[in-house]
Amino acid sequence: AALAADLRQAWRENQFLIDYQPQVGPDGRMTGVEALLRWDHPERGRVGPDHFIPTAEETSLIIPIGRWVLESACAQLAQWAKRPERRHLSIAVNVSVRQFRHPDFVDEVMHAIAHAGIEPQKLKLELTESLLADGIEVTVAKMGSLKEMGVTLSLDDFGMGYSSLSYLKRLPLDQLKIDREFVKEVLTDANDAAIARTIIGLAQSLGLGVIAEGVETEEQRAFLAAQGCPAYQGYLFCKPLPIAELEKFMAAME
Ligand code: G
Ligand code: G
Ligand code: MN
Ligand code: NA
Repeated sequence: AALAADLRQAWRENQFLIDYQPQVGPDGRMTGVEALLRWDHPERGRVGPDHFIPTAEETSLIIPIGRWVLESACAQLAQWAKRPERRHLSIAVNVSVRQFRHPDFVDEVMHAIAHAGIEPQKLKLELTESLLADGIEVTVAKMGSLKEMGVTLSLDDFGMGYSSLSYLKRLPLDQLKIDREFVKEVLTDANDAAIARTIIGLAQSLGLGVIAEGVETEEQRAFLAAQGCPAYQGYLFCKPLPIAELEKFMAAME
């Protein structure tokens, strides 16, 4: 309850920030970023989303906060669209189940894209398997509306949930994201290696893209690449950065 009150105050006082973590392609070039929410607490400093997203969901604060993240990402894409060396970049936004379930969600996405005047493909929504708890028909229909709009859909934390393969086939997805839990021990744990390989093969069979998160070493990247995974995110390339630092990072790469 204390956290809920703190969060409400934090929202009123604009204490939320967005860090951006690069995603890179097979040639090591940046293809985009993931937007990661942080709470800049006046006493405790930066608080990560794992500490407050569950409460934000319970209190429904995730609805206005999530809308703000979406609008901020679209505004950032509009900035990048003006610059030839940046206009290819995408931004991935995490969408919580509570947000996705909200009847206005599809309209809000449409409005954010139109208001910023961006190409919808540049906006990537990271959904999780827990959406399937709402039933396959509603989920497929809502995802279909988003796809028709042109946005890119990625399934986050893939492998951690319970979605059956027959469900997966019906979801209008663009990409699977291999959870960092499997990447962590991919070189030393035969089961994790088998899971990673299976997810990559599954993506290939279904005609989907695949990206691995939590890639920390060149050996992990090389192993994933050898299995056919062409896209990566993790400390090996860059940690999540505030926008000003990300701009410096990108300028240094050019
Ligand atoms: O940055 P960090 O590794 O601490 O993020 C932990 C998790 O928090 C992410 O994997 C993601 O699922 C979730 N998260 C980060 N930003 C957002 C956001 O803007 N909205 C929602 N719903 N979840 C987020
Ligand atoms: O959406 P998701 O919860 O999967 O968000 C990714 C989270 O993983 C972010 O909170 C980010 O801070 C964290 N992260 C990003 N790269 C790495 C990495 O290479 N290693 C580890 N352990 N965590 C990472
Ligand atoms: Mn994510
Ligand atoms: Na994830």
